[in-house]
Amino acid sequence: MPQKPIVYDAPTPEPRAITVEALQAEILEKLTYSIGKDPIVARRHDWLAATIYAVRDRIMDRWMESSRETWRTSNKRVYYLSLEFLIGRLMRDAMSNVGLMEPVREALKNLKVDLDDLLDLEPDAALGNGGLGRLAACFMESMSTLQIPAYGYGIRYAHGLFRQEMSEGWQVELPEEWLAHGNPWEFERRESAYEIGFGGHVEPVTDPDGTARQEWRPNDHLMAVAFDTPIVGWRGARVNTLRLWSAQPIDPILLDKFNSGDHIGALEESARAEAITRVLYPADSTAAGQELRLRQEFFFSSASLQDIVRRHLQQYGDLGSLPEKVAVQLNDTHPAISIAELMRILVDLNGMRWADAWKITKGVFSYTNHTLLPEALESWPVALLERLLPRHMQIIYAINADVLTEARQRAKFGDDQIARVSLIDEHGGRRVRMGQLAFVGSHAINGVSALHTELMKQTVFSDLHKLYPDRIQNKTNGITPRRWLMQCNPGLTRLITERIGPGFLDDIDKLRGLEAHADDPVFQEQFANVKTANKARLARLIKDRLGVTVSQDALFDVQIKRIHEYKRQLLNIIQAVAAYDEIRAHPERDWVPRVKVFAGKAAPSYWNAKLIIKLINDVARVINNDPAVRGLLKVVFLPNYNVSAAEIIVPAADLSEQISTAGMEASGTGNMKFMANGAVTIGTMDGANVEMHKEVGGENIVIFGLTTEQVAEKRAKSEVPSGAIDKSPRLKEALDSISSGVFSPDDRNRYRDLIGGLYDHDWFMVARDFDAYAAAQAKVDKLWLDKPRWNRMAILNTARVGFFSSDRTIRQYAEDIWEVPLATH
Ligand code: GPQ
Repeated sequence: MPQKPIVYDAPTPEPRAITVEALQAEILEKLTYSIGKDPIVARRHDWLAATIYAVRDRIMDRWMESSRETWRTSNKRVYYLSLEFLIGRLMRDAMSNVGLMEPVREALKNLKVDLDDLLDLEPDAALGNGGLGRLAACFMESMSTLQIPAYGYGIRYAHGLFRQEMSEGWQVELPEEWLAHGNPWEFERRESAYEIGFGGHVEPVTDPDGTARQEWRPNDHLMAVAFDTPIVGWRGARVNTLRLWSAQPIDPILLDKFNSGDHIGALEESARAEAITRVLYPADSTAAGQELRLRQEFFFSSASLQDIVRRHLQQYGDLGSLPEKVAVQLNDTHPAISIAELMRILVDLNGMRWADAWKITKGVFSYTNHTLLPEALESWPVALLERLLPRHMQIIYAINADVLTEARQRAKFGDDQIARVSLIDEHGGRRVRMGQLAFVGSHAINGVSALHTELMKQTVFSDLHKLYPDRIQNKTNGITPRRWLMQCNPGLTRLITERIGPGFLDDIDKLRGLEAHADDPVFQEQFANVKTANKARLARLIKDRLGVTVSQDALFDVQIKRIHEYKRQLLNIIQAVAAYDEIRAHPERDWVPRVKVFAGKAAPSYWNAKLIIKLINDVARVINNDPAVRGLLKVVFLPNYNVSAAEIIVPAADLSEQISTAGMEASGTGNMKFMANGAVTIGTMDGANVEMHKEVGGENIVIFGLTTEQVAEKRAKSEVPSGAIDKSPRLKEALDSISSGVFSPDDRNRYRDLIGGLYDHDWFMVARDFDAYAAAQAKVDKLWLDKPRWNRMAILNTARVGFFSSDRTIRQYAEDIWEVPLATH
């Protein structure tokens, strides 16, 4: 029987008045009674924790009311399952969304504490690698803003993405320690703990009533314990929960071992359990492939599903209504094992008929694909799955049998097509394809930009798309304008408010109102002044971190993202070398002073990516110290790129580099952040750039390079790439200087193979796009020199960014995939 919570309609207390005096008292109270520190001796971390506790208190009532409301109304809940949540810092986000920024600043000032100091001190929660994890974080904020009852489910990694340091220009990875000072945002929920099993065997059993079923008897057990973080929507519209699971042993210590003198062995089980949630895998768009990763995936999938089913049964008492009341979004295939786990829960644990369970499962799940890169498509050896999750492997075989029968009988698929849609890849050792599993177990599958979705239909999922033609949909990514405009760029937010009023804060499409001011010289100047102030701040940071002086009047040309060959940081740095050669050859020309800013992490095992970082640093050292350049070109690599760094760099960019090989970047979301902050994009027709081009207009973006079709054609023809190099003396000169060791006198052969690859295969079309890129950069210089023209472009980028708000994206998921009602205002 459903057990409703006893009091689910408790009256919400009247919101406390926001006054500086009250907040000051609350912060002091927290410092004294929760932290236990006298203000006289309190350190900055104590003040930070006290302030977070005070802010947290101010959102607690809304949090509880949000959850109570869902119980009361029986509204459908959305569950976002993601192995990554790249949330960054939370304090400014929370304060700004509930209007506490300025009063807290004043309150702290009265206590002789500087709010900005505290904001800087908060650790950056890097529980993700890049775009996929940051998207999950933006979605959480938008779901709260749009008042959708939603939970994020993921892993509470003890160590997030590694800290990047530089040692003579090489990346060095150090452990990240976001929990070192505790985490005042989280609530440990020891009562929400679930047992997770691994290994063992499956046994056929017969129930007393005569029904036969399979029972999994794992031989390895541990606990998943919930840690909850509140996620506040804009104007506190709703507060949702991010629930992260931490692995703990069932027995913290094996006492018999300890007593027999084996003091280390006594802790072995504990160490083995905790290993599961110890570290985030640092691989971006590459399948990690190790057993521990599969354990992580099952661990959080199983805990989340147990939690979802428990909550549903508590409220509704019956699992038949799951698809009406529950939508589970799989963020890539990392949680795809959830499909088999829900089938096991329904069939094995609740005695449901297979066909009914399968219908429910498809009704509940939907899956987002984030890449077409073959190396990122997850597959697990059958033997590994059989050992770790024997019952799930049986279920996967049974699902596969149904799908293949349907393909053969209804769709009349032949052997080749059958092999392509099969959940089991038979090439080499047998493996389970998680993309196929996620696809067949979901009612909707989406790509993350229009182009990417089209390519999904034509490539990885072409046969499954033929079998199930109604399932693939597009949901172009978005970013939250709260963090990526209002919070990170208060100067611009103020200026826009002065011009067109505050309406855009609640309705981002109102930024269109700026179009009418795009040619106003006064507004242009104000807009440019905000940019210059942001650049001055970045220039100070560059000076502090790297000792390099850059002028705030130079064009700030920025490429910040994970280092990946397809993202083509190499193309950018080769162009910098070519520009360096030109400046020295033609000192008399009217050069536009530029600062090329790079930042980003490389996966620790990705050699070429690490070498590209080293190359950027080598080139930077030579160019920045060459008097012949006269400061016209500077190259900087800012170490340890993360969300907090992006919040400073993005508002200071004039030019946004989005130059991936066409067809390879599923969407990109950095591109949207720059657009919001009035940077002009130089980019290829790839990912969401295509839609940016459409929204902002061809005259306000600089597009260059081969198209997806042209790239595919050249690859198919195995065209000799060296032709492009022979035809371009500037490219040749730049490549020669790099590969002959001009930038690496200490190791002249360092870049020989990297550059050799461009002659050999040039898979990423660096050589073949070079001339078009260099010409596009020359066009950028010309546009920059025409100040009114440039300012107009910049303003129109901000004015037309509305489509790229994650509120729009989430509305589309809600309407087309989750079928949850949206609150109307
Ligand atoms: N993305 Cl598969 C990641 O950040 N990590 C991954 O493991 C995979 C994809 C990115 C993708 O490269 C970008 O183009 C997208 O904008 C982003 O996901 C969000 O969809």
